[in-house]
Amino acid sequence: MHQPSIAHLASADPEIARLVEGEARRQYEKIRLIASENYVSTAVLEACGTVLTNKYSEGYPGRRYYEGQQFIDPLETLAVNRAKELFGVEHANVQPYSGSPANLAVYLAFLEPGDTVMGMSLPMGGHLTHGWSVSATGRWFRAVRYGVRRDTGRVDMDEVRELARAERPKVIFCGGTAIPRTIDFAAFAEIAQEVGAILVADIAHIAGLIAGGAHPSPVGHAPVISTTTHKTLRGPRGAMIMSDAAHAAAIDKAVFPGLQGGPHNHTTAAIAVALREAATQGFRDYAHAVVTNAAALAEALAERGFDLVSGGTDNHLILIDLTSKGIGGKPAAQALDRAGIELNYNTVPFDQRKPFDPSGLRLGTAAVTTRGMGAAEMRQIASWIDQAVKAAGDGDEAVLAQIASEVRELTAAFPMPGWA
Ligand code: DSN
Repeated sequence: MHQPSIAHLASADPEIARLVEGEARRQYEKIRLIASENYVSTAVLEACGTVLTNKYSEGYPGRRYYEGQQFIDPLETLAVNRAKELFGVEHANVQPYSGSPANLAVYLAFLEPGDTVMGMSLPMGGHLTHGWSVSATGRWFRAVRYGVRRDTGRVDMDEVRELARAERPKVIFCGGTAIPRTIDFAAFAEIAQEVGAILVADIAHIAGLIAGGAHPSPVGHAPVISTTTHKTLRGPRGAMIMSDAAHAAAIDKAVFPGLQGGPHNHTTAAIAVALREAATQGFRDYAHAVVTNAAALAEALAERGFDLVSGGTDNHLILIDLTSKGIGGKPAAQALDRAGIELNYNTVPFDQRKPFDPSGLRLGTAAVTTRGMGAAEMRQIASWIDQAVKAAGDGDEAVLAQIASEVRELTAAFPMPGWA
């Protein structure tokens, strides 16, 4: 059952309680490989469910537009100080509601509508808010986009340099949502400096790896850093913008009053708890284990003939190109879900298929590593993925059901925070 208990909810609103219990059981029984998801600790869950949700606190500590901030001010200050210490930054704003609002605040802080922004193209591994056409960031700003090299699957730094020199963007985003390799923050910084752009490192996917020392840090290269708090960082759904002192005032003004009203104080508390957890040796070990597990899973998948974009991974994320397997990403992902293995279909660079039915699968090891799984489980998962993808092609539901039952047996051996 859900842990902490939801007994009051069950009595007040059994319909919602049943759905919450169902989701908790689903998370317990599945192998969760969605690269942007994780399991938060019970302490983080408790912080999310506190009376802090009752309080308005527009403004910043010591400068609020509502009374009664005796506990909220020190709480937000703690979250800010923990972020500054963990990442080694001069300034942190912990109020953005999530990653997209955080990035919108960056636009508001440093660009005027119509200004040029440069980011990684979404189908190449970037994010919607890095200037993709359907996003407000691509409609209201002049976005230019870089991609990866066809031969290596890695970010094409020559293209980044040439594009930056030709287009003179005011802001350059690095980072994204489907990048399996280390981001070369120093190389991006050199280009940004040459063209007079502000480099923004969107570290949403890899924030936990950076905090745990398992990926190089952008600090010292990117004066502005945006991140969500709920992926590898293993906190609640939320976001932060970190920066050097020179960009601090513009960011704070953009988040509030520029874009948002009152911060979600229960989320701020949970972010503070997660940041404290991330400062421990246990979390450093976790971050390195996430990377080791991803490497083991990638190797086992490659041995089974799966084509991996860039040939492997340096971080928590693997991108499979299913073209050679003769099946699209969507039917494969749906079949894997029926087999108890949860991931998402994804475009791959230079994809010949449509975004709603692309050629790829995206996987990540943050959640399974939180459950305590290791190399042996990664090999087992690769074998199940192989069997399930074949079964999907053959329309063999019996094989998928058999895998789902084996998955339930495996997951029962690995405790899940949030479930007792
Ligand atoms: N939706 C997130 C992801 O899955 O990577 C990015 O915002």
